[in-house]
Formats: sequence, structure tokens, C-alpha cells
Amino acid sequence: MGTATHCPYCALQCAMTVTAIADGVPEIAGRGFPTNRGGLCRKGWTSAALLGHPERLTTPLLRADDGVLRPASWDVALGRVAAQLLATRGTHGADAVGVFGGGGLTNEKAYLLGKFARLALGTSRIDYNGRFCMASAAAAGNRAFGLDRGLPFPVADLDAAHTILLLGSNVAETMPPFVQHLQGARTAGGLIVVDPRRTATADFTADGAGLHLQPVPATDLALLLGLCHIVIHDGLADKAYIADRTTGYAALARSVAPWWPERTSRVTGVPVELLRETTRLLAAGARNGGGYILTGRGVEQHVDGTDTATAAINLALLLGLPGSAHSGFGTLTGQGNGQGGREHGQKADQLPGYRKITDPVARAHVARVWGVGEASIPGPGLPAVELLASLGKPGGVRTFLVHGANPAVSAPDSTEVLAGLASLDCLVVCDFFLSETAALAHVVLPVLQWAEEDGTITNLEGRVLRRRAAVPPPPGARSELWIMAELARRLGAPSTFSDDPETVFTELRAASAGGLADYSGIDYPLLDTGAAAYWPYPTGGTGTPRLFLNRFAHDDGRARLVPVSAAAGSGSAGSVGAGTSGPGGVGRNGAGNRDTLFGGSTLALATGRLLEHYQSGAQTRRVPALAAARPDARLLIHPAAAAARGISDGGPVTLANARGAVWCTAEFSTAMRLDTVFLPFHYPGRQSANLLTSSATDPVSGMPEFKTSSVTVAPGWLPGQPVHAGGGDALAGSGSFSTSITGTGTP
Ligand SMILES: Nc1nc2c(c(=O)[nH]1)N[C@H]1C(S)=C(S)[C@@H](COP(=O)(O)OP(=O)(O)OC[C@H]3O[C@@H](n4cnc5c(=O)[nH]c(N)nc54)[C@H](O)[C@@H]3O)O[C@H]1N2
Ligand SMILES: Nc1nc2c(c(=O)[nH]1)N[C@H]1C(S)=C(S)[C@@H](COP(=O)(O)OP(=O)(O)OC[C@H]3O[C@@H](n4cnc5c(=O)[nH]c(N)nc54)[C@H](O)[C@@H]3O)O[C@H]1N2
Ligand code: SF4
Ligand SMILES: [Mo]
Repeated sequence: MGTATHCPYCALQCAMTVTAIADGVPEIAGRGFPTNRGGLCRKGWTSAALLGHPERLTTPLLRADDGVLRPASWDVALGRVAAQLLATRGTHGADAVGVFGGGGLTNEKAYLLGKFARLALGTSRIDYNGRFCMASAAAAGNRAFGLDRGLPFPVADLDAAHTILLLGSNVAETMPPFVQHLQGARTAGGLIVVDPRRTATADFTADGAGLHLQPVPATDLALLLGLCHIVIHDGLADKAYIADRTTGYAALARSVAPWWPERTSRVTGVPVELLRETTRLLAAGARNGGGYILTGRGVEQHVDGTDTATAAINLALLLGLPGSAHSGFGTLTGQGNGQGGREHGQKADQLPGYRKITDPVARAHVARVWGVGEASIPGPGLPAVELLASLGKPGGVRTFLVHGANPAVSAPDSTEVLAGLASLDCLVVCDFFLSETAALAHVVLPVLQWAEEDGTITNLEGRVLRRRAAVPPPPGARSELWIMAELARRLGAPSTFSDDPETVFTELRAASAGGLADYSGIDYPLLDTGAAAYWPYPTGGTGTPRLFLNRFAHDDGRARLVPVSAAAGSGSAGSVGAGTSGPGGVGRNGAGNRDTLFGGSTLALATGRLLEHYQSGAQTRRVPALAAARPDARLLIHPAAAAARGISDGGPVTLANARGAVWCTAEFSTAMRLDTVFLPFHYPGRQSANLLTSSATDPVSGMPEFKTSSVTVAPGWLPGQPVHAGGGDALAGSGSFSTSITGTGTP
């Protein structure tokens, strides 16, 4: 008899059954569920290889004086951490302790981590890797609708749509079972994909199934302003809807007036006819079976990501899509619990229930649930990029706890991040593998995996799901809830810290009650019946599969049309962005500055994902079938761009800019624009894409500019600058810390 649970990876949270096998790898089977309908992708099918993996951490590790990580007992390891936390706090103040969470943590862990940081550590310095993921879309959704739930409708609603506009999302690789929900739009000829690459997803638009717009990277904002312009000027806007359900139309219309089609085309490189055909299809879809606009990281992970997502919402509002029964706007949440993980308090500015930490009413409510005085809840902290930039700096974080993230690989401008991690007084990492971040730690605490513990996850449609323990954990690993509870006890923290997931969920319900993301009516027995529990789900209520049908979440019930403008640099293709760092345009930027693209011989570097690997690769690079399929980083480059540089297909290639250099292998692809190359970010060391990305951030969301950097590309593996401030080329394995572990037995 197998156990019904959900996949460890992405936010589609495909349903699966895990069956324990005596002395063998558990069996995985797809399970019927509206999002995946029994389907799984290759990562899901092979996910059992993570359980019982030979590299699984099963004992705490402590860095000894000789720099080597050695096994230690839980009592010694936790004692060391507690002593360090007290020492840092005593000497440098509570904000010298920092916490970094993850969008893969269950709701219970994410909630308890936020509480642990505020009450047990007394620090404001907590943020998480979802800042790199959903922050721009969330900020835009909050601004326009007064609420951020990635998809305000069930995924299956898409099946009947006539038109779907997918902006910067490659679902064919990032959520393969999701692709079935695009079939209706493909049959109707209405799938429109916007991506500078002709991706597997863009290929679905072939043969009359729709359109592929292949813009200059980082020009989506201009593109969307241009589409709004056409909708208004060609009389395609839904005037009744705009009058009934929105505010701000006049200012919006003025703001898009300068974006006439020819200008938009000049900036984005998208032909005028394609722009017009896009708006025609969208308007027809809205009138007929239904139209949807969906965004992914391709448009959001930019310094203007919030404004770009806002422009996409404006386009949807002009067409009357959001909050209609058969149409809508949404963003595709990424990490397994990327939705729930952004609701319950691991964000710098947030308390549970999607409450603002600066709101006195919210603070009073949560303080009451926690049984503490309101004053003992610190104020807002720093968003992820700033938090990481503060590591080891005067006035910054000196002891850092990482739960469910691998920033050594996935944070932007990783040379700086690695230097920051290496300069800490103490780095404590909870993980089940020795990730690249864990390899730098002073203390590594081995935790349980997805199929070894109970909890809840909120999927990309805002539906709360049960994860269930299906196999016994290895002796030696402990639950993260237990670790927090145990540390809280050693620190003499106020309130209560339970290590029982259901008890923690019950507390989360109370803390979320009355908030935007209200879970108070949901409990484990309800979820165990298979009930479709979409939040908000207040006590005595029924849940909300479709939001906004009657009103948006702002006080007046109306959505906001928010005028946004493309930065000065979007004035012409060839000089995108507002880089201020001179010729070549690459440096360590301040907030808001973006690399100037295509100056001289440089190319635009786009980064993103492959089907076989997940994120930093800490998990999937350890799954034999996936590692064999994609063993190393390949740079996708157009054959003509390669030929101009003397680069051969399958040959070694160096990408470089002022921030760093990457060595990998070239792979020719006519799916690339001539001015753009693509590198996945799943690999560490010399292949790490984030050696090249900029830590410039969106001023509203704090999202870094992951998606476009300026690089030179040359044949061969050329010496780059040393990568690690501390000790030569740490990425090549010779850092100031040894990453080897000695001893394997439990102490
Ligand atoms: N296989 C796999 N699946 C995953 C993940 C994974 O790591 N691996 N991660 C999960 C997570 S956390 C997330 S956030 C999602 C992400 O899912 P997606 O958003 O689909 O993934 P990405 O590959 O990051 O980016 C999507 C596309 O953006 C394009 N792009 C780059 N620059 C631009 C631009 O300037 N404009 C436009 N319009 N497009 C651009 C890229 O070419 C890429 O094809 O995937 C989830 N699913
Ligand atoms: N260049 C570039 N960089 C990017 C992106 C991009 O498109 N381009 N995308 C960004 C995006 S969208 C995201 S979401 C981030 C993701 O960035 P990361 O934070 O690197 O994500 P993961 O690789 O999933 O790291 C999760 C780590 O936590 C561990 N883990 C998993 N579950 C648990 C748990 O329950 N508890 C604990 N303690 N550990 C756990 C895993 O083993 C792994 O080591 O990367 C961002 N970085
Ligand atoms: S699409 Fe996402 S949730 Fe589904 S099997 Fe693949 S990784 Fe897992
Ligand atoms: Mo993500």
C-alpha cells in the first residue's frame, strides 16, 4: 500500500503515490489530480532516488580547527549553535543574526522559521530564496488587485481557454504536466509565447497553434506598453469592465500613448503585424471561450520586473480578463511551496496570513496568538540581496542560519555572496545533502526529506495540500521543527515551539485568521478527505477556488490600473537598460541599474532552467538518471554568433564580464537570437551562471536582474579573475575551507 503525497520539487505539486520497498528504492507512481492528471515529469519519476541516497547527511557536522567538517552528536552541535547565537547577539546585537529560508519548506516550517527568527533570535534579519522567484509578481499583484495569489483560479480552468498569452515561461521544461492545460488554446490557434528563445514551449505554437514573439531580452515592459497602446487605440478595450471594476484608466491611457506600434517594434524587435495579431487574438479570446495572461520568471527577474508584471496586469485589465468566470490573469509560482512559503512570515516584511509586519493591527493579532508583547516582534528586515550583501560586513550579519536554500549557487553575483558566506563568524546550514552552501558551513544539521515527514504545501493555485510521511527517515536525521524547538528551548525563547506538524499547523491557522491568506478553516482531517482547500478559507467558510469574481481585494473592490514606464534605455534596441558603468556596461551595480546590453562585441546572457535539473541542482545533480542526462553546463548559442567568435559546437567556451568568468561547453542552437546566449543556472563552481549575473535589484520587489547580463563569449577556457575573495579559486575546489568530511559513523 503506497502513501498518497506530492512531488518534492515544483509548485505544480503533482500528486504521486510513494510505496516503500524493503531494502530498495521506493516506487513512485503518478496519481490522479486536477493539476497533473496522473502525469509526472522526469524529475518527479526519479525523485525517490533522493531517499536513501548514499550522500544523504545523517549526522550533524562541525567544522574543526583544521577546517574539516567532522561528525558530532546532536547535543554538541546544537549546544555549539546556541552558544554562538548567544555570543553574536550579546556582542553585536540581535540583528547580527540572520536567517535565510526557502520556498520549498512546508507551511509549518516556513511559519515556525519566521516565529523562531522573531521570538527566539529576536532578529529582524530574515528573508528567503522566494525573493529571487516570486517577489516581482507578488508586488505587482498586491498593487493591482490588493492580493497576491499566483493563480486566482484552478489550473484546470485554462483547459477551455481560447487564448493564453505566456510571458517568459517555459512550462514545457519547468512544469511538463501543465502543458496539457494549454491544449484548448492550441486547438483554437490562440497560444502566444513571448520568449527571446524558441523554447520547447514556443514550439507548441507552430502549425497554426498560435504565435511566438521573440523579443530582444529585457524589453518586455516596452512590449506590453505597446500591446496596451494597440488595445486602446484599436478599440479592443472592454469599456464596461474598465468602468465597473477598475480605477486609473485615464492616467494609464496617457502613459501608453507614446508606445505606438512602430516604436514598440523598434525597441523589441517584434514585427508590428505580430503585435497586432497578438492583441486581436487576446481580444477575440476574451469575447469567445476565454482568455488568460500568465507570467513566468522570464519577465519578472529583471530590475523592472514589478513594472513589467504590472504592465501585463494592465493589459489583462484593459481586456476585462481578471476576475471573470472564464478568463483571468495569473503568475506561475515556481518552488514547491512558493505560494505558502510567501504567506506565513519568512519574508523580511511579513507576519503570518500575508500580514504586514509594520501594520499595528497585524502585530497585535500575531502577538496575541504567540502570547508575547507586541514590542517583542521586531520590525521589517532586509530583502534577500541586501541581507546577503550584509554578511560579514560591519553592522551586518555575523551568524547566519540557512534552511532550504543554496544561495552559494543561486544568488546573483555569487563571487560576492561566496565571500560574504566565507567571512561569517558562523554559518549554520540545515540540509539533507552537503549543498555548496552547506560545504561552507561551520555547522551542518541533517534534516528530513519530503517523503519522510508530514506537513502541508500550498500549490501554484493557492490550494493547500498534504505531504505525508511515506518512508522512515534515516537514523540520525531530525525534523527541522524539532531543531527549531530544541534551539528555542536552549535560548530560553518565549511562546511555544512544537515539533509536531499538525500542532504547528493549528497555530498557523490561528495566526493567519483574518489575514489575506486566511487558513483558519483548514485542518489536517479536512485535507485528508481530499477536499479542495483554496485560501482564503476562514473558519466556517468553504474556501475560494476563484478569487475576484465579484470584487478585487482593495477596499473599494476595484483593481488598480497602475501607469508604469519603460526606463530611458528602452528607447532603442541595442542599448537596453540604464547601466551606468560605462563602455561595456558591466560592473557591480547599485539598485535599479542594469547591464547595458550588446555594447561592442558583448552578448545578452539569459539564464534559466532545463527539464532535468531543479534550481541549484543540489538535489537533481545527485539523481543518477538526471545527472547522466545533463552532466554539465551547456551554453546555447546561435551558430552564426559562434562562428563569428571562432567557437565550435561542443567546444570549450568562456563567458566573461567584470563580475566573473564561466567555463562550459558550447551547444549550437538556431532557437537562439543572434544577440543572445542561454545558460542554465543549475551548476556550481566554474559553470555557475551566477558568477556573471548582477545583484542590481528591482526597487519595489528586491528581485535581482537574473535574466539578462552582458557577457563576452570566447573559445577555450580562459583564465578568469579569482572567484573567491578568501582563497584563490575556491570554486575550483581550493577555497579557504576544505569541503571534505571525515568519518561516517554516528558519534
Ligand atoms: N525543470 C525545472 N523545473 C522547474 C524549476 C527548475 O529549476 N527546473 N524551478 C521551478 C521554479 S522555482 C521556478 S521559479 C519555475 C520557473 O519557470 P520558468 O519561468 O518557466 O523558467 P525559466 O527557465 O527561469 O525562465 C523562463 C523563460 O524565460 C526566458 N527569458 C529569459 N530572458 C527573458 C526576457 O527578457 N523576456 C522574456 N519574455 N523571456 C525571457 C528564458 O529563455 C526561459 O525560457 O520553474 C519551476 N520548475
Ligand atoms: N541565474 C539565475 N539564478 C536564479 C534563477 C534564475 O532563473 N537564474 N532563479 C531563481 C529562483 S526562481 C529560485 S526559486 C532560486 C532557488 O534557489 P535555491 O535556494 O538554490 O534552490 P534549491 O536548489 O531548491 O535549494 C534548496 C536547498 O535546500 C535543500 N532542501 C530542500 N528541502 C528542504 C527542507 O525542507 N529543509 C531544508 N533545510 N533544506 C531543504 C535542498 O537540498 C537544497 O540544497 O534560484 C534563483 N536563482
Ligand atoms: S512538474 Fe513539478 S511537481 Fe510535477 S513531477 Fe515535475 S517537478 Fe514534480
Ligand atoms: Mo523560483
